Amino acid sequence: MAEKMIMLGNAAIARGAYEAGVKVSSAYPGTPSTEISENLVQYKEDLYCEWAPNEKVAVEAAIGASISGVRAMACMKHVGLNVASDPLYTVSYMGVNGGLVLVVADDPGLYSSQNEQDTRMIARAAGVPVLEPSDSAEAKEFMKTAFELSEKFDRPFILRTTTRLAHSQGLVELNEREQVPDKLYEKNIAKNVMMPGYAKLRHIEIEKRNNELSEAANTLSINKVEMNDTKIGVITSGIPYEYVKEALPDASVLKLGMVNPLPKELIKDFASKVEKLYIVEELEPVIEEQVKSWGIMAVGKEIFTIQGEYSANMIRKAILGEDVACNAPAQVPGRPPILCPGCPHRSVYHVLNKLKFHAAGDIGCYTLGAVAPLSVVDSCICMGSSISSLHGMEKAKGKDYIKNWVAVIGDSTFLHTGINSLMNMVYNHATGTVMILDNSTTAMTGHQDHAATGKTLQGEDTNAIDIPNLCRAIGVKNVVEVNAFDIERLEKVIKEETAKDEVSVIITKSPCVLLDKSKKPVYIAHEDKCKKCGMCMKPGCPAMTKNEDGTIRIDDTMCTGCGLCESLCKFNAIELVKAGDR
Ligand SMILES: Cc1ncc(C[n+]2csc(CCOP(=O)(O)OP(=O)(O)O)c2C)c(N)n1
Repeated sequence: MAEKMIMLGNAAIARGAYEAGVKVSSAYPGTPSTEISENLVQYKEDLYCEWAPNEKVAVEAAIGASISGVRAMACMKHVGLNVASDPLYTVSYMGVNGGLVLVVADDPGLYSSQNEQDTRMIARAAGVPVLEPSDSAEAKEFMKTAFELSEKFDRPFILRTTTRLAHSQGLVELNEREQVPDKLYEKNIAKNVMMPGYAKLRHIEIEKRNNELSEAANTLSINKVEMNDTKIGVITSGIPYEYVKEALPDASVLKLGMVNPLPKELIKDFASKVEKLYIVEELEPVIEEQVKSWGIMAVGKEIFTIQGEYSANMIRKAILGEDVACNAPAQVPGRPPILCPGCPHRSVYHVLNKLKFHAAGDIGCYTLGAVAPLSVVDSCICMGSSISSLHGMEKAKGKDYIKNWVAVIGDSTFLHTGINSLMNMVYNHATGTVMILDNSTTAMTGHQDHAATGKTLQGEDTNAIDIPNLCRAIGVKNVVEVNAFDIERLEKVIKEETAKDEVSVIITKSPCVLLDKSKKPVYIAHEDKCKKCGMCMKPGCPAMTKNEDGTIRIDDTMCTGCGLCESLCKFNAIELVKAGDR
């Protein structure tokens, strides 16, 4: 009997890739997709997987592997697909040799993202087919289906997931890895060299293939009709299918496993058999607009929101005006996001705040420098944008305007796309100051390695890109490295570098506090010496609280011994004690 396991959606996707015979996977971390690669690496005897510096590179690496004739994949979060959209639109014309699947994780409800975009819209625009599983078992199986269909129809495929699927667990049956022979590589410039003459012809070909695929979608087993009471019919897919089954157990359901292209005949047939048709899909009305454009009456976003995650209760309430039988919303206390105790970013922001500086921000743990009490970060758009937006400000308002501004960016984000923006500053006579907050990891997504950490996803030692030398190599003359906790020197360096009429890069070095899990010495506050000046509280360390009389207490279960509070106390009221001495 086949072994069964409870698996996270992302682990099931990795297992599906393994079973489908994938040979190459490239990815850039991004919640909620990161664990796919972290799980895939357990199969490294049979396949190669890597972290790429960004999603465009990851997709291009996967395309290269596909051209060479093996099954290949790239994984990313929804906004990663924007970064990779340049190759996406064109590989859609090219098609594949070995099967090619991009796994893209959307984030309805914005649990960890800067927007709520819907991958299905991009896939439609690019003419790329999309499969959407509803649970872990399907996630694994759909990976295999995606590779089969990719090769059969000569199309790259997207497997779309959402946070709820990626991060919930379900029962999965394990199967053997398919032994998929490599496809022969044959030079074919009309298919693989997308210059206008060839691309024009490929566009027509792709139209044809997509039409064939939509025809085939009418009979694909992953598009399933579950006929029940015909008063209410629901077309749905992905995680909302699970909600629909709970909310409306008696309704008839058309569950779409392929959400682009849609099975038009199947939908028409289903619609004709039910009295009232609803379309339940999170985010954009992608299915709804197409169905309505075919003249089919349906109710969708008139009663459902385009924002956030759905739930069984919300669906039942919208359709029947009543709650599901057991509606017990989780009672989870709200917790504002906050930098960890001992985070080196806090110390940098403390200095910037003291100097009354503004920062053009970026995406990473350090985005939290926007909120009180640090309140330094003024903007955050997308990865890499801090440096380029600071540059734009200078070009708009002149160099004096940005004298009390810096761009702040993490090491992983700098290598992702920040480097291009820095090149632009050097090239176009900018004078701004960029601070690279180098904590030696991609902390925000859970400590993934990157090109400057010296380790690969597969755990091998490798060249670590030298960030200071990289900056010098592209022409930055002022590159200064500072320990993030040396606040005196940091203040001096920030003042010096921002006063210059040249581009400067300040690299604040200190590893993410969570990388080293050993028990460290901690600080204690001596109440008798404390003058209640409040200086040590300014950076907002969560380990520090006030006693009723206004003196300070340090929670030794939280303190990591970073020493920022000690360096702010002028009265020697804060002292380092050895681990276990309290
Ligand atoms: C295009 C894109 N890809 C991935 C992500 C997910 N993500 C958010 S921040 C980040 C990198 C954080 O690492 P780093 O810049 O080193 O900062 P840290 O969190 O370590 O402070 C990643 C991968 C994203 N938001 N956008």
